Formats: sequence, C-alpha cells, structure tokens
Amino acid sequence: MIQERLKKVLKLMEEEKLPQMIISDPSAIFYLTGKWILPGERMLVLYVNLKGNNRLFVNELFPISEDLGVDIIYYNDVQKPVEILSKYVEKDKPMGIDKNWASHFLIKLMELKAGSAFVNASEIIDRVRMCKDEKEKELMRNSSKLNDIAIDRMIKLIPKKYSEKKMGKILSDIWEELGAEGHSFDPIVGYGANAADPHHVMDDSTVKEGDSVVIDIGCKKDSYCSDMTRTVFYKYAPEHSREVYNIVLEANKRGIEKAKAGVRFCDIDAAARDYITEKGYGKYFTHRLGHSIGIEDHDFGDVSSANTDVVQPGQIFSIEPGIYIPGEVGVRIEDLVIANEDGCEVLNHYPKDLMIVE
Ligand SMILES: [Mn+2]
Repeated sequence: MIQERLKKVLKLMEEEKLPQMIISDPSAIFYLTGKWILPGERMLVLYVNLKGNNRLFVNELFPISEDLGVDIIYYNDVQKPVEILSKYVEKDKPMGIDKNWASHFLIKLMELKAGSAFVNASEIIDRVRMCKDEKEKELMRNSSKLNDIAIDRMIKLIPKKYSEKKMGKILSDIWEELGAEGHSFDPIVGYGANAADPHHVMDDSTVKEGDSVVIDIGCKKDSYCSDMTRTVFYKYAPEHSREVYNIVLEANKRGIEKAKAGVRFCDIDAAARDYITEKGYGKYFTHRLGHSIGIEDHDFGDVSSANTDVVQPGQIFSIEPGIYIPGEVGVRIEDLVIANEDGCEVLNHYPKDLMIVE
C-alpha cells in the first residue's frame, strides 16, 4: 500500500466517523496499491479498516506475486466471495461502499448484515485522488507531452482527407509509436456539422473546405490520462466561424486565468461561460466547463456551475469551453491545468490561435 495515500483516506474516514469501507474500483485500488487488477465481473475488494485490519479479496485467477503490503484473501470460482468477505468485517459498525460496486454484491452483503448501515463512501477516496502528489503531477505532464505531439501529427493529416474513423485508427498507431498505453477515452474527430456535436462518434465523413475540425484526444501513459481539444479550419474559415472561434478562445483563456487554489469551481465555470453568454452564444455552450482528470479521464469533480467546492492546490482539471451551432459549426478548445496557490500550470503547449490547414 502506498502509505501517504492510505493515510489520507484513513484521516477522512476518521473525520466522517466511518470505521470501515469497501474499495472496489480497480483505479482506486491501483491508486492505493500501485497494482492494476482487472477482474471483470469477479469480486475485487480492498477492505480498509481504521484499526488497520486491511485485506484484499481477489479471485485466485488473478494471483499477485508482489508484496502489496496488505494481506490477500483468495477465493475461487465455486466459492461465495461476499460470504468470505463478511467474515472479516465489523458487523455492528457502519460500512462504506464504493459507488460502482455491483448491486448483487452489495445486496448480498446487506442480507448477511455485514454492517450496521451501508453508506456511499466513494467521495472519501475520490477527494483524496483529486489532489495529485508530485509524482502524479510529473506523470500527468508526461502524458500531456505525448498529447501535444499526437495532436500535431493529427492536424497535419487533415489534408489527406481521411474519414473520421480512419483518423481514429491512425491515432491508435500514433499512441503505440509514442509508447503510450492507448486512448484515455474514445477520441473525437469531427468535421463540419459533426464538430457541432460535442460527443460525436466518428463516422465515414470526410473534410470539406471551410469546415471546422474538432480533434479531442488523449492517451494513457504510465496509467495517467491526457485530454486536449483543438479546433482548426480546413482551407479557410468563414467569417461567422472565425467569430465563434475567437469567442471560445477568449473563454478558454479566461477560465485558465481564473483557475487557482482558493477559487470555487463554479467561479471558474462562470469566468468562461459569462463571456460566451455576453457575446450572445450562451445557449450554444451546452456542457460544463471541465472535469477532473488523473488515473481516469473523468475523475471525480466537475468544473461546473453546480460545484461550489473550493479548488485545492494540486488538483488537475480541464478547461474546455465550446460553442456548437447545430448543422453549421462547432468549436471547442481544451487544456488541462494543475491548480496551485498563485495560479495554474497549463499542461498543454500546442498553439491555439486560429489555424487554417491547407
Ligand atoms: Mn475533456
């Protein structure tokens, strides 16, 4: 177990008066142990207890050779893992549950009365994960460096007039060449009207002159995610598209300007959104300004008008305003930032002034 991280989790459990919890999300278990275990539908549980009786429950099909600093309880395919787990817990005390633990496990645990109450305790670990330590910051910088290289290659491919789908396939190869583990999320390449769909699924469309081209990509490198969006224009940018582009760019800059420790997430969202609204495009900016990122592309924590939490130093999140005018033009510009005491460090260095690709 990575002790400094475990300590932070235990401290929050103590504050919340939660004596025990079940951590089941493989990415949370990786965060705490340094080990990826991907058991599919089989039960994987890191049971953490304030008294230190921590145990990792895992199917014997996933043997662990390293010393993770926690006792491992193996079960096999004909045993009942929740019954085994229930023997190790404090039945007369509340039990914290990870938000994505399958309900068939949880209901079984409840039937076994393996806890006096069951509460969703995911935020405990999610909030610890939001603040990155120095090692994590370095890994996030490295992952974003690869993204800067990849987006440059992708933009240079636009004149080849490949379909969106083909661009996606080429990006997989780029990640391999760059030594990344692959995409951190389903990439988006959207031409013209498709660029106006914020979560467009790549299809057989090809680029036309005057199109905006939204490229939203990211990789996983050493288990940490990058995520960046650039929008460029093919051959020329129509007047209205230019106007939209420059508004989104200014909103992105205002969001970054506002991002620092001590500011509320909703105020960062407002810094970008209010500008877009002032310019008359508020109704075309249809999503939150950003999201936390780390081991997962969308970690816990939104940069949205609904999140009144105050930013802490070391938190990493995206600033990604967009304007989407259906059937006409879509523009999104996304950067990742690390918040610190007097501002933020931007992890993406690819230029973002209006670019025409010939
Ligand atoms: Mn993003």
